[in-house]
Amino acid sequence: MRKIYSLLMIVILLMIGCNLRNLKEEYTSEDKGIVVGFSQMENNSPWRIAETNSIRSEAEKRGIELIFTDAQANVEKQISDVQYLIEQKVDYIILAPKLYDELGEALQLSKDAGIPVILLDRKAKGEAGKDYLTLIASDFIWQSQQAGKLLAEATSGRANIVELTGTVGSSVAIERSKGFKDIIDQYEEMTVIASQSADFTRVDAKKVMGSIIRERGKEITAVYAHNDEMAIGAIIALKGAGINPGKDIIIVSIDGERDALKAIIANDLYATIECNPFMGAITFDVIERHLAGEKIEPFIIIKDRIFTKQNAIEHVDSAF
Ligand code: GZL
Repeated sequence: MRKIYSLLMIVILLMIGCNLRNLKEEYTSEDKGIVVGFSQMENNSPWRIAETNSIRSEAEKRGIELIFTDAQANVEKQISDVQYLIEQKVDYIILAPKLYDELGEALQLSKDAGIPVILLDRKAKGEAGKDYLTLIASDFIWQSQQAGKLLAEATSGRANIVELTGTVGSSVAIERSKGFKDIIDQYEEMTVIASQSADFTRVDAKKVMGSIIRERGKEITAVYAHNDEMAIGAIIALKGAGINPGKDIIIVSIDGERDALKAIIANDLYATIECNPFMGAITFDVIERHLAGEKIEPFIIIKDRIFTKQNAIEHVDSAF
């Protein structure tokens, strides 16, 4: 009799165990019922569009409802977009912050509302684990150090450089200047003779480069652009001034967009360092890990590659 009783208890305990596991599985599959807000700073360049599409397609693939807002490059609008997402009572906010200081307010609003924020591709003023869950981004210092090394290699350590910087006050522009400077400061004959923001856009870079050519013309032997859109704008301006990019002037940039790889193949651009925009899968993995109670690391670094004449053809068709 005692044996039958013990056997019965073992069977009951096993059944309870199975149900608990199913419950946990049901719970994690319940995260499909969550709503995620995505505050995108702007959607006006190949890089931004690729990032946005990566987030949107991953949410769709996982059956997670996404509320998307586009601040159209306006910082005040981005803060009100975050306020709107909070009012929609989303469970998570993905924030691609245009500027570092100003978007600290958006982190504070989300924190006050008890909504975890994942920072995407740029930093905003706040502390990981306190004001936001984590930052998912490339290593901009590494990227810009590679740009410096490639330019030093291509110019044998002698260059008068025009630096086209990204959006003033963005973490990415600050860090892409710092990493580049780390390297060229090692070379006595590598000098930045002009540095001006062209706000990461092709149109502004064409204008800015045009005016720098008028001021410094023949002195210029190299261009370092914080992104490919600006490098392409500079190439257009140089050609318009009868200057032969790739021959008279060596250009390096960052992002790895298709037009940049085409410019490398055409010998207009020397190299571009990838800034991988495809963050959808890793972002939703973080959300699902957090829902399952995992501790999330403060900074998740996206790994990037280097594109030069040697490998541009191999990658151009798959580039964004
Ligand atoms: C980098 C991202 C930058 C891209 C630019 O993570 O913030 O912003 O390099 C884009 O092309 O404008």
